[in-house]
Amino acid sequence: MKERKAINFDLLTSKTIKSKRIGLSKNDIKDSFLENLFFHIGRVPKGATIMDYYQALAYTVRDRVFKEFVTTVKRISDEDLRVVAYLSAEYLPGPHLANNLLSLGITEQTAAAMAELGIDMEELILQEEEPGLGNGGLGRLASCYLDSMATIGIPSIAYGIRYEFGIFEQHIKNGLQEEYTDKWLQYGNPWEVVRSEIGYNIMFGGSTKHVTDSNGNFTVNWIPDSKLRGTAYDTPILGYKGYGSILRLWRAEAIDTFDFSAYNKGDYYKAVQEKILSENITKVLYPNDEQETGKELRLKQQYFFVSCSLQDLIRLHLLQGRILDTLHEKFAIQLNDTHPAIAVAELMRLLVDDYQIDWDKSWNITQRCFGYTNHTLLPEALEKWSIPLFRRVLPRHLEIIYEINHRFVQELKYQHGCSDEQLSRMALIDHSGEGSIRMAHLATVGSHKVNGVSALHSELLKKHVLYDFAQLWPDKFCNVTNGISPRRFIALSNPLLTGLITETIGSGWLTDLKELSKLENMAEDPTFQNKWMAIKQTNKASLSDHIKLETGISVDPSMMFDVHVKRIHEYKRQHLNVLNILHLYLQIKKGNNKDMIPMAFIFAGKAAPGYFMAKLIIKLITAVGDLINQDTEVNDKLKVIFLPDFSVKKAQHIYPAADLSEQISMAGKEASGTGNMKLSLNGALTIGTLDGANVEMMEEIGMDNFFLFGLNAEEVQHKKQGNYKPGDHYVHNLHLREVMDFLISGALSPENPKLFQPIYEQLLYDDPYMIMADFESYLISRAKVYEEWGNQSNWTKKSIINVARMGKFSSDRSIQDYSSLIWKIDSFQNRP
Ligand code: 26Q
Repeated sequence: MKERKAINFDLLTSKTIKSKRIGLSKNDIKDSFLENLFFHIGRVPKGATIMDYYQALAYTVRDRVFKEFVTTVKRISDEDLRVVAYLSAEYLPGPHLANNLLSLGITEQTAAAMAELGIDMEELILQEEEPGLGNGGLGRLASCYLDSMATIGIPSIAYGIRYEFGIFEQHIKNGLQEEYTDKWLQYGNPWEVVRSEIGYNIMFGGSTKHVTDSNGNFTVNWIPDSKLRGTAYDTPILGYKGYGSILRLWRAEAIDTFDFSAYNKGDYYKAVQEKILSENITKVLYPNDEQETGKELRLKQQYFFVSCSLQDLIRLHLLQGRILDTLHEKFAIQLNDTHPAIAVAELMRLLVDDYQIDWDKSWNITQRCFGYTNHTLLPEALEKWSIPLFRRVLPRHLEIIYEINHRFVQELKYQHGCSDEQLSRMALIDHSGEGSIRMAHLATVGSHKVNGVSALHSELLKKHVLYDFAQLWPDKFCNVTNGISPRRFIALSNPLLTGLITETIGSGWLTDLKELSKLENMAEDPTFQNKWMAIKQTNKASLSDHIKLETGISVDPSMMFDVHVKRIHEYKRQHLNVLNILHLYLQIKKGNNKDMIPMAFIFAGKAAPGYFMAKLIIKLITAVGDLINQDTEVNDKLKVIFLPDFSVKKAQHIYPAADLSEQISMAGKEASGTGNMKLSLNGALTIGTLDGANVEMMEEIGMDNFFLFGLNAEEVQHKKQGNYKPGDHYVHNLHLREVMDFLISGALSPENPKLFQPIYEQLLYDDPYMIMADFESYLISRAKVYEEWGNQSNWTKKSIINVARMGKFSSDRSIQDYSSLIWKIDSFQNRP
């Protein structure tokens, strides 16, 4: 092959390109924008739509982001640096435009450039459809981590799936959730670049053949019954005034558009069918809590993206002129939950079958490459794949998993003297029923580090779900408490508060969140408090306008904004909140409302489409809303809002306006939570249980500035093992009895009086999430909230202290923890 001469990289930063394409002044931005509008979009201003303008601006910004990305890649390559490969089936980046403007530091000049052209930049920002490529916390966490890796300068590449339809759009009709497809790509996606030449073949099904080749080497051939191709779509990610990274998402395509044999026989439609079937793999994101439906496609999705990603890493590794023996020295591959855990078997397959590296060496490389992050303790959420299904889809991987399991069991038996009981608890295979593969065990055995996502969660992981493994390999386990991006969740979402903070303590806090502690001195300063309160008020007024627009309901911004936004799930206990609202309602109706604080309860979140109870909880919230919002005897004291279609974009609107943050999951269930951090960083006080990261937040913020209630994880465990009778609480607590009686009275749903019976009966007779047990404690804690709210200066002081003590919860800190504990990678910042 003819050697290609490399282009001199310095040309990129040469004066010509710089001024024409990537300059950051107002005039350069304006010129680029017009150029993109004419030559990229093919429009003259007269015929251009607002969407054309948005796209032209997006391309203008993307050019500048790419410059940083290319510069970073060059450095990684030149200095031969170790790189993090983050494998996640979900990402929720939120809209890119405003974030990239912020990262480049060109928000003002761009707004000015647009204004000179008579365009309102804010309006353009609103045009962007966000990529809803995740369900909730886990996907958003992945995106916060990309932001932080690029900000700090941890060399990274993130891999995932380019779902054509992301998380469903939620509409509320008659108080019920309805799901609509999310068409985020319908107007194109200016942020991505398709890399048609970067693609890999992916095989499914068929059988394996064990053969000895002419040299006497034993090998396995996998003869698949179908193949497809994964093509890379790259979105550049820019850190805050920092470095570049890439989000590489795979799209499934047919290898050949036409099956020519079928075509030649004239069966055109059969020929097209293959293309359609192949493309199905990356069609749609599965909602969580959908364990049963569509299982096969979900497994195929996971394998598809993992195989593409590992093949890509191997290509990149070899491209640098290295050998595979050193793969683990150059890549730290992080598994975001078990969704990509099949990577352990796939890397073994690639090394052993495709590259003929012997098993032991391959296993050593594999274990040293992977780290596994667990995000859940819920037994029903731990991934398992049925063996018959697995054999059908990935026959070679089943053999490899059996082999890993066999060797592991031997080791347990002969080196560690484990009992049969221990062996069956720890094995990768669960033999009950038709048999299944325990993906968390595969990930744990195949990784050198396993971490939980908050201190409590990591402890519980060692105590319960992965107990035997933690006994066996105590050093394998560690904790990395989750964090959030201060750029996305305060700088972008809450510009007014950001302005006040920066004016007071300088701008260093945006990359070193601990600097927020300097605000403590100001907590009791009346002038500062007034400014702080005024900003909250403005944010509340703005949310109020938004609520009016979306729901038609007026909310007085002087009310306390009590915010409960997250996925709808029984363990998160939105219905505990509702029981309290009903309690307040009944008190008002009885005339006990003299000192009552006017409150707006704001809910948002999606329920998995097949999760009956979660959907019924949404109906309950909206039914209570209908009852209260229209009742003039009540509605100057109470409002209940359900904001439909929660997303990153909506969240950015809600967090800055919250006074009180509801973090009321049953202790031991929420692995970490990150909404808790986002609300607190925006000055909300928290009412919460000792669950997930709440525990550490309270440690930082101090008990006096946090409204704690409820059983702790140990007490929950203890009660569960004992003889828990939820009905006892009904009998002994008058308020609870009144509320429960009202719930079943039919008053909330006269057209269908038994509508809420499933909730009522579950609480009274089963109550798996201990709502009845925690109700009284919740009310007592709420009484403290009301008392503190009565003294606004005191409340504001606590709000300032909350923000000042949030330094620990930056995703920058989390990434530093991953880097030092797991990845052993230095940031650019720490390198000469
Ligand atoms: C599994 C099988 C089939 C289909 C879907 C799924 C699936 C998809 C997504 C299961 C779970 C998820 C997402 C889980 C998640 O978001 N967990 C949250 O992760 C956050 C980040 O660590 C934590 O803060 C939350 O506590 C945790 O609930």
